[in-house]
Amino acid sequence: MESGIILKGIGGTYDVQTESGVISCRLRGRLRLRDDRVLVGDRVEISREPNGETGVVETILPRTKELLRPAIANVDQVVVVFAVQNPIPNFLLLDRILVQAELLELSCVVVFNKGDLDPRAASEYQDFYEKISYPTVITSVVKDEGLDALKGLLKGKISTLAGPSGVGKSSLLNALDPNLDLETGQVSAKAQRGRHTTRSVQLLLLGDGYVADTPGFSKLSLGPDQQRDLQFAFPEFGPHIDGCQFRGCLHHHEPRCQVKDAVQAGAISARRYEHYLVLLAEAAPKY
Ligand SMILES: Nc1nc2c(ncn2[C@@H]2O[C@H](COP(=O)(O)OP(=O)(O)O)[C@@H](O)[C@H]2O)c(=O)[nH]1
Ligand SMILES: [Mg+2]
Ligand SMILES: [Zn+2]
Repeated sequence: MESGIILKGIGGTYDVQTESGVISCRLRGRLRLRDDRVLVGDRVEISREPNGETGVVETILPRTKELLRPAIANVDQVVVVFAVQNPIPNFLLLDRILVQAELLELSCVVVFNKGDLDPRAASEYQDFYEKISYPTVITSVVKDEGLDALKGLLKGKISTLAGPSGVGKSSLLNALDPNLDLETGQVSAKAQRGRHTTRSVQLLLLGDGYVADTPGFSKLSLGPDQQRDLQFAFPEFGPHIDGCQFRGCLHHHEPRCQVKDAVQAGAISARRYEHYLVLLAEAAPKY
């Protein structure tokens, strides 16, 4: 048996990346009966058909994770891509994506692309997110900067990209592997909808890692059961949470709150705290 990872699946045929290349496989009959379908990202064991070229997926190994949008198994991390300029970053959206990822217990990497357009802002943004503990890289596709650092962060992992359109996600992937030849440039909203409905997710092998080609996340919002969990999605709150006077303090209207004290003292950024309050309100139960 050979082991591999599912890159894509169309009409019952699955491309499996193995040590000896990509093998086109069908599923062993009993796997077709399972209701938890085979997902892109699944680690599998395959055997070869008598022709020696195509294969059969015999076993699906246990999943560490399962994402719904995009539907991928075994995702290790979310690579959150924003542009330094054009478009300027929407930090509420950025923090929202980080929070979604934290709640799913996925690690995050932050990328500020188009660093060429404003290097000073780029390094300010980088410092901000590094301080919160997120590995952050500045990249420029046009100046060929930061691409090795990004490649290093993808190494050995399954990553999914997140971030608004136009920030250069496809350009970055092309720069990491020119063979990909992904479409870049402004795509109209209509064309994008059309494409999303017809294409299914696939993993791209980039150097030593895998990246999903379909960006996810930005549309997800918080549910009412996540109000209490939200504070744990802000890593910089961690050292302060235990010091609040009230058990179950949500760090909003409660007195003697160490998180609010830390905001006052500048140890927690006022902007991050503001975004915490926005998301807390969204997650509040509606009576
Ligand atoms: N100045 C500059 N422009 C870039 C850079 N990366 C991408 N772009 C441009 O930004 C636009 C959007 O890129 P694209 O890859 O389609 O973004 P996506 O929607 O996130 O996939 C294209 O016109 C790219 O040429 C960069 O590093 N610097
Ligand atoms: Mg794109
Ligand atoms: Zn508190």
